[in-house]
Amino acid sequence: MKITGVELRTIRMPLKSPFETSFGVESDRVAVLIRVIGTVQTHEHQAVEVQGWGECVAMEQPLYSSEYAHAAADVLRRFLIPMLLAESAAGREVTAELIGPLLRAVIGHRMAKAALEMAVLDAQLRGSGQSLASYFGATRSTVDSGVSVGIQPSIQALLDVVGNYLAEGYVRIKLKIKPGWDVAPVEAVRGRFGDLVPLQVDGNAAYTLADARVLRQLDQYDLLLLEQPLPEDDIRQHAELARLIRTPICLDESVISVRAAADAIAMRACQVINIKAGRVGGYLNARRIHDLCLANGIPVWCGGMVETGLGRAANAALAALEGFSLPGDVSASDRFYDQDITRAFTLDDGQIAVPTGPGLGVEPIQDVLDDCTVTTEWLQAT
Ligand code: NPQ
Ligand code: MG
Repeated sequence: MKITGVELRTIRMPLKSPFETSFGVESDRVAVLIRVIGTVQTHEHQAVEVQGWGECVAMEQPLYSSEYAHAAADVLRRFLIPMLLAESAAGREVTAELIGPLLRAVIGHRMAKAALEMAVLDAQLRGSGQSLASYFGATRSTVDSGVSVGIQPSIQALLDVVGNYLAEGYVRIKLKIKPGWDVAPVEAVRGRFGDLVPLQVDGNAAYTLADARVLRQLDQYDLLLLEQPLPEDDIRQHAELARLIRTPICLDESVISVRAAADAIAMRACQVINIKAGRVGGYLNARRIHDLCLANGIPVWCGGMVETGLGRAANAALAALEGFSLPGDVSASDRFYDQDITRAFTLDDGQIAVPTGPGLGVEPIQDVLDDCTVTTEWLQAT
């Protein structure tokens, strides 16, 4: 496609309830959205205007990773979008598959790059009339829906929250843990809801190898997995911890690229991988990691970053690939938002439907989007 211009938008959406993890409490979602406008040539050589949406999953503060929303907007405005516009202005065809190589000279900033690739991919697929799921070669029409449950003020509060999610039909519960809030909440949930509830925990890198004794206590609760217990840059010690505990280790923050995934698998640092497209530089890399894990017998699941309906649509399409054999954090819109910026994703018997329309298959509802918009700017070829 030929790129006409790019809109860069920052939004702020209130969360229904504070979401506490080992790295802090979030009460609203600040996110950067991208809208790419361009033209594609039809078979009859007519120029048709298309647009595509991208969502950057970087949080407002650099607490989950080094990226944060304001910085992502800056690197997009200052480097990534000008590179895209220059490529198109030079008369070279822009496709989603070329975004990675085109932006490779910029080091890091994976969540920012992923948002731009997502917007170009959405526009491209809207132009060709293909859904994202079929572009991936995904087979499922619905995906299992799990839910990520934040740290609560008390065990009783946690049991109430988990009980409500199970009543809503979520098929898997993930508990956020931190030192001092780990064995007790897991024991309480198992005690109240039994051994059959698929249960896992996420430490968000808050532990060290010195906590192995406590983490080993979790082995008795038949958890699906223990997600990212140790720091993101410490794949080697995850391999050591894996030899000390029975619960399978799942990596999240550490898997920032296809190469990091291959390293973690080779070092036996994880038995499962949480795939997040934004964390690995885009949905194309996310599919490559899926393929790598499938070939190595490593189960994967689709992680979440409290996305709006745009990112949720893309995650549902990704999670429909055969290798996503464990329930993901692709929850209903109302897990986090009273009003999503797209049509709501709802839970149906524990499943989320995979959009079938062209591209993402959803788009923002203009007045809802305008209500939560903080800034917008338009960038076009100079
Ligand atoms: C995780 N996601 O798996 C992340 C952590 C996380 C669903 O647990 C705003 C934006 C708040 C992103 C809170 C889930 C967030 C966020 C937690 C990501 O580690
Ligand atoms: Mg995680």
